[in-house]
Amino acid sequence: MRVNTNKILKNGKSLLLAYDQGLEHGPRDLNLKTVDPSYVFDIALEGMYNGIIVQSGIAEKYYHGYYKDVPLIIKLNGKTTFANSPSLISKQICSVERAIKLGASAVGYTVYDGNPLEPEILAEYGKVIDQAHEYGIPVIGWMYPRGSKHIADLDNDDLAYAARLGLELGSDFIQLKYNNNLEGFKWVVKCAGRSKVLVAGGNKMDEHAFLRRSDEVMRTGAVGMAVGRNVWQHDRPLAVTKAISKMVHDGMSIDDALKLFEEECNKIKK
Ligand code: FBP
Repeated sequence: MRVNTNKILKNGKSLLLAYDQGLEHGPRDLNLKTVDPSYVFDIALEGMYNGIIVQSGIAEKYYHGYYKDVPLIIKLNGKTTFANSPSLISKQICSVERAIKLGASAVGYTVYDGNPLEPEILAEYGKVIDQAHEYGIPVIGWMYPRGSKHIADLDNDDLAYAARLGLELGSDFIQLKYNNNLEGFKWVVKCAGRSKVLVAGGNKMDEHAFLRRSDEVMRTGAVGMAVGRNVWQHDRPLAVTKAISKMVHDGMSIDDALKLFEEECNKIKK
């Protein structure tokens, strides 16, 4: 069956909102506002995101009514920080079938490349891709080199290898961390071939730094970003969204995006 990536793309580009940190990091990322998934679904809806990424439980309880206007992406595996071990495997906790029943337009899976348990991870990821593609559902691989002292999250060669691995395994999209190396990352994107590269947001940073980083990301050849904390932890999430969205979808320059961000903040203040 043909894999339909168009549901989470607009003219070949994509801006996704990630909200699976409650499982991956625990409530330390959340406050009284952001602990409520409806708050983040509202941002996704009003910000016209090309998809919202959540775990199945959040989808089951909150993905109803007008939130269904936002394409749903379900993470199929996940692990907590309770055990605090870098070599932990992130096992599948939701089936492709269940994700589809919940309304998923795409599914996601984190691969910790270089982890001692890599053979098991790759076998499970391979099955996920096989099953999802049977239904024509695209797969986003979170390809994170991690779990061995010889590899590093942000090393350019390791990122390039992770991107290539994502392609070799059949990922439709590859989610990577950005290492602030514009030229190096262009090679990483090349290694991903026809798998489309998305970049994660990372820890919350100053919004100007984040917008500058987003501008750089869009010059590497990535098709977009899957961001979380830098949007929903911000006290003006829709202003940040508008600025990144214009850069991702309309190629807006960084200077114009910074201006737009300020204008949006002023509008909200009035
Ligand atoms: P952020 O933009 O908040 O970094 O979210 C992107 C993401 O990939 C999430 O989907 C995931 O929960 C998180 O980052 C994982 O980050 P890490 O593995 O570094 O804890």
